[in-house]
Amino acid sequence: TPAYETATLTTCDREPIHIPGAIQPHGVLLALDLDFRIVVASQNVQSALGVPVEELIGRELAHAIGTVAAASVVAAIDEEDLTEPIHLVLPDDVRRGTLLGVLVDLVLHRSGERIVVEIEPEDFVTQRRVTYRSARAAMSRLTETQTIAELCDRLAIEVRELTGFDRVMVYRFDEEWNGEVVAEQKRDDLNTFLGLHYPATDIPAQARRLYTANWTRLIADIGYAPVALDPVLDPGTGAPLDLSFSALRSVSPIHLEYLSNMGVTASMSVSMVRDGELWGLVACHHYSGPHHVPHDVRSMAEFLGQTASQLIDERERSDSRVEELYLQAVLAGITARLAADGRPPLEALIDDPALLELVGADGAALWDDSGLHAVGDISRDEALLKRVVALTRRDDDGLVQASSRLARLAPELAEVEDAPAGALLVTMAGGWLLFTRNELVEVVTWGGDPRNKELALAENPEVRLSPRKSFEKWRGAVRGRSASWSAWHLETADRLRQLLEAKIVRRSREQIAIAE
Ligand code: BLA
Repeated sequence: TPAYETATLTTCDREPIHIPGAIQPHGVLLALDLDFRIVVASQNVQSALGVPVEELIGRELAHAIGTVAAASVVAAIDEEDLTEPIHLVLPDDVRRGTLLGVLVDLVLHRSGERIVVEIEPEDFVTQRRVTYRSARAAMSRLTETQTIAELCDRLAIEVRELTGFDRVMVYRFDEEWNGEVVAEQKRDDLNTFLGLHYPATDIPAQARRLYTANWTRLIADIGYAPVALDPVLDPGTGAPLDLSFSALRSVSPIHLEYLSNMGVTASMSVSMVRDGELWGLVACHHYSGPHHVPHDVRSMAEFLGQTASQLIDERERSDSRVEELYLQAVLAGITARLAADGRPPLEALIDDPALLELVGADGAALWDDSGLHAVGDISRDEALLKRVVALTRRDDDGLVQASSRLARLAPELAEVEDAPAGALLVTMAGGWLLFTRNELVEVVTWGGDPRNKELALAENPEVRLSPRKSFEKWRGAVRGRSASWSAWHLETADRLRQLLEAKIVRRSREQIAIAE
């Protein structure tokens, strides 16, 4: 393993982001025991509520937020199990009069043995009304989309319209947790991030885990000074309060540095989850100062993310049906041309103009009685190709086998000039058909240069990671990896195999008949 991989694991993935011991300053947090006594409070209660922390600890909630608001909290706790955060709707006079002197949102949730009360002022926001009608209209526009691309575009439009961020992206993970910006809505004067790829380390494992459970997060002001919780260790548990579901949770300083390197002044993201796995994020940036998004707007954004998430499966199925139909047409074309060609099927096949398109390959090689034939962007070194065949053919019985990581099977391949990164092998009675794909590096544009931090780490694994300073387009090396072969490419390859075998068998029967 390269040094940076171990280093990123020990530094990035280990930051306990759910227990930062602090919140963002645009609200106030109180944690109560089951008797509604305050156990932990954020230190800004003094300035926000006019009561010093020392005076609140051990006292009843009413002491901090007044008897009317406190009674509503108690009633809500009695009614709800609080496994999910709930937004407490208080009368406007209570929201305005007794709390921070402004309209506030009061959000409750449970964290272990504690009830967490978060109070966020909402009046510094341009009021955006979220209504049942607007939710239903947005939902039906999401539902009307046909493809994954349209769904993601629509989601970006809706979330930007709703939240007013300068840029809203849909960021989609691949099977190794690298990500790509697949949809974007932005201010006209900003340069686009569409199509940029980012490495898995940008959103480390514990963050992805948290985002699978808690679907929204807001950093209202990247330049904020964190407000400590007091006491930092909950006296009941001896551990910091778990803020996994807190709306005000102070975020990782490394991530704040990363965003500020990108020129971001406020950020929000909403999870897209499919089958319990993080599929992507709606990532929102603001570049023109703090951007506070009130609770009901965040909930609406989360609702849109959830709606879109539920549509992913169906859109993917429909996308693959379209792709499948297209490939069937390509295969039908090949079949017709082979039938009209007098030469042996394999010999005719290698000259077919649509052969590479059939499985999205860069090159193909074929062995039959007459030896090796190659087409497209592929090495002509027979020994190398045979090595690739042997590597791809891990299972003696599989007639169609593929790998997008040949260099993982044989690390020395990464050093070989024009060795393919991925291969799909079709084994037939009459010979072998090998499709190859080049390294992703040649086809993918990466955002920023992940090597900056990785090089720094390789030199000194103890160094604290500094997110990369440059976000210009950078064509990074994803050593030894090709785009992965999709199920329909494997399926199409198998149809081609059946077609060829039938032809080869028929032809040899004909030849036997002629000989007899
Ligand atoms: C979190 N990283 C995130 C988040 C995003 C990204 C969207 C979620 C938090 C948020 O809503 O802002 C990454 N943001 C991106 C990417 C784009 C974008 C890729 O806009 C592309 C356009 N990050 C690093 C390194 C580390 C790291 C090297 O680059 C670790 C050392 C950490 N990222 C990191 C952590 C979090 C994070 C710890 C969690 C932040 C939190 O929720 O506390």
